[in-house]
Amino acid sequence: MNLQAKERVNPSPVSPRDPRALPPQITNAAVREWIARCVEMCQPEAVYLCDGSAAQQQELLDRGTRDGTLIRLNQQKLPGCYLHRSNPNDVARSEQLTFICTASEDMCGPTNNWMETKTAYAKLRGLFDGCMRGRTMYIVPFVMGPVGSPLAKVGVQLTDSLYVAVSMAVMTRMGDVAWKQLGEGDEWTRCLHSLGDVNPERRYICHFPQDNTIWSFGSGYGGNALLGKKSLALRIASYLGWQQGWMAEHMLLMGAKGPDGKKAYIAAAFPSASGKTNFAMMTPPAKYQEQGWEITTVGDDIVWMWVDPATGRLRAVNPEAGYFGVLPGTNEKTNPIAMRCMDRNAIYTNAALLPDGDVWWEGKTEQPPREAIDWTGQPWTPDCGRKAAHPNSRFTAPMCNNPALDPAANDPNGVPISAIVFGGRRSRTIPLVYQAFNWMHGVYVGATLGSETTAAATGQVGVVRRDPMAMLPFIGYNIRDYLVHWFRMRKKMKDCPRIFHVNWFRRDEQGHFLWPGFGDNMRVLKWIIDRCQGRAYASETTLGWMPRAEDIDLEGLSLTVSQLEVIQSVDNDAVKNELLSQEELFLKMAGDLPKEMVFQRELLISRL
Ligand code: SAT
Ligand code: MN
Repeated sequence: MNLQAKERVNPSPVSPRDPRALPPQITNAAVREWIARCVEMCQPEAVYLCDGSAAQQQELLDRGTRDGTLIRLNQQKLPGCYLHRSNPNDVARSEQLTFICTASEDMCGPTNNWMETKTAYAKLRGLFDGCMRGRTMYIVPFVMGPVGSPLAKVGVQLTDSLYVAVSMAVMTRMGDVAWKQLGEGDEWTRCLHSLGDVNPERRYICHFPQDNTIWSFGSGYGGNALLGKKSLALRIASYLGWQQGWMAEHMLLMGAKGPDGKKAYIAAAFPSASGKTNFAMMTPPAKYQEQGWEITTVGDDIVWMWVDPATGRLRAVNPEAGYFGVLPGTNEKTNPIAMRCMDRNAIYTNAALLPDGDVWWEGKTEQPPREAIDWTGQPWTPDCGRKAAHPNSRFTAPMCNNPALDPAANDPNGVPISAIVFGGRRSRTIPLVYQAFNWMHGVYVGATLGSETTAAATGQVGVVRRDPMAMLPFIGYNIRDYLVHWFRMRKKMKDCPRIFHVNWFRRDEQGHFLWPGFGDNMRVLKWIIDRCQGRAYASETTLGWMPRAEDIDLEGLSLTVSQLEVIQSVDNDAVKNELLSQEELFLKMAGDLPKEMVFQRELLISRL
């Protein structure tokens, strides 16, 4: 290691009031000034500039292992892998403590928690004041989006969490690359984060879209603390997209190459913890692989989309560089690709630890281990009555680990989108798949998306909640303007993607899933792609275009055509009730409901 590199890996203590003591690699004057002010407010003992090098990441992982933030796992089995246990009160996103801070409440709208800008800064300043005393402040420069992409965004996160710093290195394009992308420019997101005392009473995740600023206090959990992810790439970016004419969405992005060599890219929105990662990494049934079908992953959680002026088509990039996926239920059968993604250089959060330094979670293997240390650090046995891993335990893994990574995953020009798929987690009423009649109808379908809640957010699990475009917790401005923006995007496109709705989660009276899901979702995907490419048949129904039972390939499944008819059945009375339950959202929006939404609902009622 040369001397310069060594200097960089060693934390350089700064005297809090002297900004000139900041590392010289930071040349942007506005960035230096902002960091100096944050240092003055938070009063860290030292600052540490993250440069994105492998040597430095290792230095931090070693440091975290020494101070107990991380546990080094069995390096023969899981090279480069570590386990982190979070505070038990801090295991999921805290939507009730997440705020959009704007001058007027109307900018924030009825679906977000609002705090007036000045009030929010004042309140959080009180919390940040001196909060890093005795701690190191990590300076984390990062880029969201492929470097050089017209949409790529620079952020700088200041954090006192080593776990957050090493996770940001996996999830974003982190380090010197960000200073290069930024230059002397002023377009960057100011991200300030402190664990504080990890007390839910003093936990606030505040977004200031008009200032391109995020202040997060009191949580170290993924979506609350890795500020490049939900906070920047969705909440702030959705606001910027609205202002600038592009879109930031809570979607996976996958490529599907057919036997004819033609490739289609599909973006799909499902609520958190509803299988986006599994769908994005789908392994098609053997028969499809033999025929030449190939599924590749561009992203598993977030897409940024814009209309290419040259072609009038929607294009998309994945702003992230890693996956923050759910562990429970992930295994060699349900998602072998995710298993490959996390078998090296991954950080596990709230998984159980095995005696040999491996990790385990519910559903990883059919047979549970005889003993483990659970996610809270307590001894665990299969009959102890507790879960070994937290239901929202996660893996953080670099996307370059993915053996099925799409070749365009780092392409600054992104990929063209053929289909947009909305998916809910619905035990009843909603069929396996249907296609919206057109873009405007598709926006209505997405806007009225309903889903049963999961463990990814704190709160009750399993109740149907309206989750427009799976974006309810992530729209950084007024939902009225967000929906109008979706409708208006149509005007910019010459050839717009087809829009579909899927539900892998329909159950019978006994509560059994009716559709096998996972790799067999390929059968539905094939119909979707065939529809986009003008091949497959569909019949017109109340909800939209639907495949007849014979249009979905069932060969090799134990499912019969009549069982598929049950999964695809639409009961008009149930749809009427569904319409009533949409009122919940509509009433919230009251007079602000875009007129296109009212038209689409009237059309649906008239079809009924
Ligand atoms: O928000 S997280 O990134 O913690 C996970 C999710 O809810 O999608
Ligand atoms: Mn998500």
